[in-house]
Amino acid sequence: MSEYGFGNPEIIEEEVDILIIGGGMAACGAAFEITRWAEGTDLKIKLVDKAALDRSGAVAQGLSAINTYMGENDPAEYVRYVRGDLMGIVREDLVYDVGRHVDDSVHHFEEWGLPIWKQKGDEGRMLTEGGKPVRSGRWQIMINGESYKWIVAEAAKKALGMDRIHERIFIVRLVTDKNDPSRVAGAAGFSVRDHKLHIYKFKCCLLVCGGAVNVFRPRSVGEGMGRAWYPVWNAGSTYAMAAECGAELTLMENRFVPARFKDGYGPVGAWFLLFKARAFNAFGEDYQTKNYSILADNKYDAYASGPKMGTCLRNHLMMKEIREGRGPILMDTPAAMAKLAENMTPKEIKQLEAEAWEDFLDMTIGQCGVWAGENIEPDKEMSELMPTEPYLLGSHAGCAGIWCSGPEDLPGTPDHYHWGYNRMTTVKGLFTAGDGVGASGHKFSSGSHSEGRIAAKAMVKFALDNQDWKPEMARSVDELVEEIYRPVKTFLEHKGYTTAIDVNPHYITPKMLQFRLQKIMDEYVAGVGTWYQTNAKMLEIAEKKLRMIKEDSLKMRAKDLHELLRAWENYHRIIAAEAHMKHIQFREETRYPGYYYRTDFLDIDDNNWKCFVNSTYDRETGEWSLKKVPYAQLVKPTEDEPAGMHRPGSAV
Ligand code: SFD
Ligand code: AMP
Repeated sequence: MSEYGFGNPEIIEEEVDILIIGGGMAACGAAFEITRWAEGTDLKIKLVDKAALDRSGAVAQGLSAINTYMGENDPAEYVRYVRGDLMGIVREDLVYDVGRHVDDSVHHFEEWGLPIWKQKGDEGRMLTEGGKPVRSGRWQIMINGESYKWIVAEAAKKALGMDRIHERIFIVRLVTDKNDPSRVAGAAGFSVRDHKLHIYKFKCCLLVCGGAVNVFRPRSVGEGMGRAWYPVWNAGSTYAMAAECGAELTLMENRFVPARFKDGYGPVGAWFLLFKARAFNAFGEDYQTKNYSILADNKYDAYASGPKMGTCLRNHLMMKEIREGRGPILMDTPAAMAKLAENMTPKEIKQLEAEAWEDFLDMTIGQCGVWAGENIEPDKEMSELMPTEPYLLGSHAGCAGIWCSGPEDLPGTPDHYHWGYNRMTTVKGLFTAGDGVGASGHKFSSGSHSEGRIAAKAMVKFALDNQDWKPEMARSVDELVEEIYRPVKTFLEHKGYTTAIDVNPHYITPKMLQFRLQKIMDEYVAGVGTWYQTNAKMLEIAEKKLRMIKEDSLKMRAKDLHELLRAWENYHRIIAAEAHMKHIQFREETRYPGYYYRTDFLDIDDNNWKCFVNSTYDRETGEWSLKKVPYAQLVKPTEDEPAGMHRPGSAV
């Protein structure tokens, strides 16, 4: 052991049938469901999370709403909503599948103890007993959700048992099968607490490590660094590990740029939908109404009809104001609260004030810090809104992710949408859910949980169908140790070269590398620095710089296990970032105005681009291949849907 506590790691090898990688919403759904289908079999199942299940993933701090609950709504209508929000191109089979299953997860959450707000007179009645939830929007219901993740994790732990759960193990890479490179056979990772390397061999796995945050330079720099809307511990592991294993990615050009309360990143949904607040520019003008006509300039109006428009288009109208100097955008919280309080008793008004604070105390406590620190009382003073830095995700109002096989029972589903097991990627045995599944956003916490359950059922079938198959990994344990601990070795070999531990020509610290990645992405790949704009030339520069940072990532150092974690998280971020850049480069139109702009192709071009863009990555050469994949409309549009939805996919 060195003075830094490193020698050769202890190697722990295990063979299971099914490995769940991740411990968030999708993983907890899978853990809960899998035991039902695996009952009576001798399938060996394990779950491995880089953190502790109780508070890991995006729901760590809790949430104030469940954003996907059908209730009285038809799943086909849900497909229309998701399609509308994501500019007409989604995998409608996958979206429908979530829609028809999601409520069961929500009913379980309530049964496990999650308090769901009920309408007056229905207090105390469970949803399954006909209790009417308080809806903030058509799809969203309000909860007291500070302990949401704790509750969902408890059920997962109970179902699986702690002896089948490994916490604090960071999976670095998947390994393909020695005899069949189109098949996954194992995964390798390290404990972030003990000096141990874990190798798992399996028949199939569920890769559900969330989305990608901190790929772009955040607005919160300096003293605010570390604040973000989506969790900083979603490091792109899902996309990177899948890509490196050969899985086809889809719509990685998509991203989510949420409008949030400035500096604290507080979500706006409850304010807009529940409290009915309105937002204005510096001159008190409603930018959405004022700017509506500009949508026609670049054919964006085909995807909006009146006030009905997707999240990116709402951003687009807001951004015009800020870019042209009519910011700040202000959320009129006092007017909203005054209106709600009009017919309230003083006690009810106190309750309303508590709800306004609790919305953030339950899920984004940093926003309360900003309010408290800046003496902002929401019933007296307006708050600034700001579009944040971009996030890559597949479960919220975005749809980046992996191309997956869908259900087979939906009429009209084209053959290229399914090839066997539901939620299996193009790599045999590799499944995903939640943020991992591309082209099917707006699942949110509840839909991600359901999708984990859907995948779990399919994985059990896969494992049973492949009972006689023995995984053999294409890479040796020695090779994996060598690769995973390279940052440690680099540090130990060179640390004596200088007297300042962070300054050394032989290595780069993970933190410095992350700053470099964020600078590249911000300045060339449509980050906040250019107001989300890029073009072919900028992308060409980005491409070169990303190639170099990928090369230099081999020189990252790790002086302890914490830095080793940071090093590999950043490596995953680089691969996710590169995928994002390559997809933006390939799609020569601006499909998601308000999320990003190709200034050299500002229009929406349905004739050429109403299709998916899919990519694969070659780990040996470091090269990406991209292609168009046809989109199929499975749910007929209604008459009041914007014109774009009535257009079929392009001939590809
Ligand atoms: O207010 C490795 N989300 C909201 N969903 C809702 O339903 N309602 C809301 O109110 C939503 N809002 C919201 C949301 C998220 C956040 C952060 C805020 C507000 C502030 C979205 C949902 O949370 C989200 O859709 C789901 O959680 C996605 O689920 P999933 O399973 O795809 O991801 P995860 O939960 O983050 O879990 C990831 C897991 O992977 C682990 N992990 N494990 C091993 N090895 C590695 N290399 C790993 N990398 C990651 C993580 O530890 C974690 O367990 S609002 O804005 O609209
Ligand atoms: P957010 O808090 O912004 O993450 O949003 C939570 C939910 O409310 C998501 O389903 C959003 O799509 C929806 N939402 C937020 N703001 C609006 C708005 N102004 N109009 C319609 N839906 C919204």
